[in-house]
This record gives sequence, structure tokens and C-alpha cells, in this order.
Amino acid sequence: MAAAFETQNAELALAMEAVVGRSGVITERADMVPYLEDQRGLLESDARLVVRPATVEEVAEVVRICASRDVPIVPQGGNTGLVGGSVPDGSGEQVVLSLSRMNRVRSIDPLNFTLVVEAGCVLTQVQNAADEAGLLFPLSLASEGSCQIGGNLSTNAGGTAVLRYGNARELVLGLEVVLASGEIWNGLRTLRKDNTGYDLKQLFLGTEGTLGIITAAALKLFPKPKEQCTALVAIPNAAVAADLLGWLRDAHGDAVTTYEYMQRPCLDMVFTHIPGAREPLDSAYEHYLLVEIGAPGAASDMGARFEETLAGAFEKGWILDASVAATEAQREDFWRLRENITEATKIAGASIKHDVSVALTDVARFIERGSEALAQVMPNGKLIVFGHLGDGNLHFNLNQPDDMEAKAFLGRSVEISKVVHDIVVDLNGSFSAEHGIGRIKRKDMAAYKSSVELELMRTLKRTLDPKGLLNPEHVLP
Ligand code: FAD
Ligand code: 2HG
Ligand code: ZN
Repeated sequence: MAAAFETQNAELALAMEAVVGRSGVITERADMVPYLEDQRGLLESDARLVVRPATVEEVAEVVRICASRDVPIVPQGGNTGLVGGSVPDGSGEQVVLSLSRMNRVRSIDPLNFTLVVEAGCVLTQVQNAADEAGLLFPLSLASEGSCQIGGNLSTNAGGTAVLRYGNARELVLGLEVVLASGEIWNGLRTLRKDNTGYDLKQLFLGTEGTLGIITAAALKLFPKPKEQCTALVAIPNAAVAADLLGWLRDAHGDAVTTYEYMQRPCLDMVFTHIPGAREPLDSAYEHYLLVEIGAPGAASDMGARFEETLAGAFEKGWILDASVAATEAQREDFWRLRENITEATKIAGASIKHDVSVALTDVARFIERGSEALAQVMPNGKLIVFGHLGDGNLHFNLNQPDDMEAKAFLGRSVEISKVVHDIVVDLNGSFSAEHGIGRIKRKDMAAYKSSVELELMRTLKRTLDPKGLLNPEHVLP
């Protein structure tokens, strides 16, 4: 039996090599390791092989080879996903299809404000291509140096500029996709308006590689902000955050790009584990916001107006203290605090993550209820609350207590996540607002999604992937 499997694998590897060349196929276990390890180190994973096609035709041929042998495929981008969606299961029967060699910028049209890139372009590469043309591609997340645009689109990534520019899905005009059959759908249109039937690209955006493999995308570009102001603001509690955001938007409109929340323990973790991070204000506070506004035109008085707006909020009692970055280095210091929370908490130990959203007006209520509930269930757990408050999206994570082993702590994940997710759902929120479902949150889909919704999703899956070969253990319970 084992020998037969070995023979099949060797034959599969040869068939793949004929398409992508020898260097495009990895079969040695040791060389496959980086493709098998999930970001959080939570999952067992193995694969028959890793295949790295370099063109859309090669992706299509690889998919046809797998389809003809009923071999499941896990598409992989930068492997930065936090829900185990980019790694195969532990069976050793799946193939990892890495998009990393499909990393060309195909075209840019600055006058049309559009950019066409391949799925394996790292997000910073996409941002830089826009920047070189004097424009902005606004998707921005702490993993941008390694995540790929194909992964971003497949997870409908959020990040720190959603308030102004929307989620990844809203930045897409067209897609090129390899279907489960191995056919290529060329929907790479760069049109702002196109109502010719169903908007098929939506089938592949945010569906985590379960319905097709994105190989290229036509993206929207924006004018680059000419002036930017960044402030680190201490607030008395989370309850004032909605009022303060309303105040800022009233004064600056859509210029408000970033509205990120961090509680004190996040900063303490960053100070402990990230070199160069330091206290941002003269005193220490419990609640912080990182606020950024940006104006495309030459709005020369923006800084002065921003200071005035903050002073007004101070008088209303919504702000305790604030510092507006005077230099680029200071701006980077503020961002370093926010962008290193995930890394710092990872170094600190195991983490049970919740990536939830509620209406902006329910954020404070959620934090209060969630904090109280977790303090009851695990009094020594370290609550790490931060996130994209302007979008109502919080990362409500629990780090392992000092007096508990990681394994015992993680063993309580289901119980702890149920406590948090029940509160979110009670507030009409979402138990999964940003990172996707992957392999880790499938049980929550079964618990919280209606059977009508789940069956509609299964219908789509059966239609587009009748053999169930694309990410079979992902998303749907
Ligand atoms: P991968 O992790 O490789 O894959 C993610 C999923 O997409 C998998 O299901 C995979 O099968 C599928 N997939 C990948 N490429 C393709 C493709 N071309 N076609 C079809 N399916 C594909 N996420 C946010 O949304 N906002 C954040 O602010 C954020 N911050 C992060 C910060 C850190 C430090 C880290 C480690 C992660 C963060 N993430 C964040 C999570 C992660 O970076 C995003 O989900 C990102 O969009 C994943 O991109 P990737 O290329 O790494 O995809
Ligand atoms: C962020 O907002 C990411 O920084 C990561 O979405 C969140 O680590 C997390 O839970
Ligand atoms: Zn986030």
C-alpha cells in the first residue's frame, strides 16, 4: 500500500516537472517545511509535494493533472494567514500550489488609475509599483512584506486603511482565475462600470481558495496623499471612541484613514519583546488610538486643523493626552507599536485569537462584556485587545497565563472562543471579521451560520468544484 502511494507520488512529481520544470517541484520533506508550517504553529501538516508554477498556463495544467488523479490542492500565497488556511492537512495526500513564482507586474495605467499584477506579487511590491507611478495602492497590513496579493484577495484582507478605502474586495476591478476544472477564466477587466450579468469575481474574493485559484488581478489605484498627520492619542475608555471618530470625520471627512485601538497590555508586550519600542506619551494610559489623516491635494493647513480638532476633543473629555508625529521617525515609532503586537504576543507565548466585529456603537459594550466573561473563565489569562476600531473590528485575544503550559491553555480554545463568539453573536456581530475561516474556524461556521446560508455556500462549492479538490478541509463545515 505504502509502496503504491510512493509510486503514485513519484509519477505525480514527474507529471508536474514536465509542466513547471524540475526546480518548480519540491518533494523532499525538509525542503517542504516552510510551506507546511502555519503562522501560529497550531496545525499538523504534510504534503505529497509543493509545486511552483510560473505562468497561468502552468497553473491550469497543474490543476488538470491533480483533477485527473483526484489529488486535493491547497493554494498558498505568502503563508501569513492566521487561520491555517494556507497549509495542507496532516494526511500527506494534498499538494501545495505556491503562487510565489507568479510575481510579475503585468501593466500599469496611471491615467486609468489601474494596475494589473500577478497573484504571487508580495503586497509591498504592489504598493511600490503604484508609488513609482505617483499613485497609491492603499491596502496595508503588518504582514505586507511577505503576504501576496493573491492571498490578500482570497482572504478579503482588511488592515489599517479600510475606514477610507474599504476591504481588499473593494480594490478589485477584475480577476484571472484558474477553475477547479483547469479552465482559465480571464476576467481581467480594468473598467469602473460593467454590469454584464453576474459579478463573477466576487465568487473568488474572500472565498479562501475554495472555488478557484486567483492568478492575476486588476486593481484600483488612488491619488497619493500629499500631506499626512499621524497622532497617538490616549483616551479615557473605549466608550468615547465612536464619538471621537464622529468628531474627526466631521472635521476632516474621508481624510481619516486610520483609527486603530490598542489597550495598555498590547504596548507592554511590545516594549518587552520588540527592540526599539518605547513609551509614546509622557505618562502611561490604558487606552490608545493611532489616528492618521491624509489629504491628496496641497491642503497646507491640515496639520493646524488636525491640532484644533484634537484640542476640541480634549475639551470634551474624549482625549486625555495626544502626540502628533513631528517627524517621519516619530510616525514610524507610533506605527511600530501597532504593527508589532502580533509578533510580540507570539514571542510571549500561545494565543487564542478572536477576530470579531460589531457595530461601532457596540464596541465598548462588547469589550466590557467580553473582558468580564474571560476574567471569569480564565482569571490569569492575558487579555490583548486591539484592532481596527474604526471598522468595528477588534482582535480580542487571550495570551497564555504565566502559570499554564501552552498545551493545556490551547486545550481550552473551544470553550474560550465560544464565550467570546456567543457575546459577539448576541450583539449581532461577526465571529470572523478579517482573517477568514480557514481550517481553524469551521466549527464556528456550523455553530453560528444558518442552514440556509451554509447550504447556499455548499451549492456554490459543488458547482464550481464538483470533486471538492480545492482546499477541501477549509471554510465549510
Ligand atoms: P496565505 O496565508 O498563503 O493564504 C491565505 C488563504 O488564501 C488560504 O486559504 C490559501 O489557500 C488562499 N490563497 C492564497 N493565495 C491564493 C490564490 N492566489 N488563489 C486562491 N487562494 C489563495 N490580515 C488582515 O486581514 N488584516 C491585517 O491587518 C492582518 N495583519 C497581519 C499581521 C501579521 C503580523 C500577520 C502574520 C498576519 C496578518 N494578517 C492580517 C493575516 C494575513 O496576512 C492575511 O490574511 C493575508 O491576506 C494572507 O495573505 P497570504 O498571501 O499570506 O495568504
Ligand atoms: C492585525 O490587525 C492583524 O494586526 C493581526 O489582523 C491580529 O494578531 C492578531 O490577532
Ligand atoms: Zn487586523
